[in-house]
Amino acid sequence: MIDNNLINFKVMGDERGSLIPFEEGKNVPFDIKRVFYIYGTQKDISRGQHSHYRSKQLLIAINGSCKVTLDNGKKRETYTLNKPNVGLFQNALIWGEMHDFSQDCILMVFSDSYYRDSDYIRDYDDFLEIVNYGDR
Ligand code: T46
Repeated sequence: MIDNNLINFKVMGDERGSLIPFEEGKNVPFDIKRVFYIYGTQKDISRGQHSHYRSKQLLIAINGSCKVTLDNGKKRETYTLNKPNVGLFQNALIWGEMHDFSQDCILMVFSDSYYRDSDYIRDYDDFLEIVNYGDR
């Protein structure tokens, strides 16, 4: 497992149903600057395929399921996300690919950064160079 990435969230609720609170710095391990979710991903489509220079993120399949492959430049690990109370932490400088989406998958993502295209490393060879030798 890459850096012990899975986080189990406490499910609150009662006879009416369930509720999961997310609080920055408490059960979310960073300050939350941005939340987005992706849904309606077509069959056989792979998303992500990039790393971030600085951003950290937490991914939760709040509905349906998908797989996420994380890669630190030395090893890869694939996780199945299929529970709304389990999140996958993706640190900066970790390559991520999201794939095998169920039709009903809603993948919610918390990020510690505002969206900036310049934070993305989209070329895998550049990523390997940066994690292994630094940003020369
Ligand atoms: C990740 C996976 C799960 C914005 O304008 N603001 C945003 O916050 C984001 C994330 C994207 N965009 C725009 C940029 C593109 O024009 O939305 C379009 C699709 O974004 P992207 O190609 O980055 O989508 P994915 O699904 O490949 O990746 C995104 C996140 O970028 C990524 O960090 O983990 O969702």
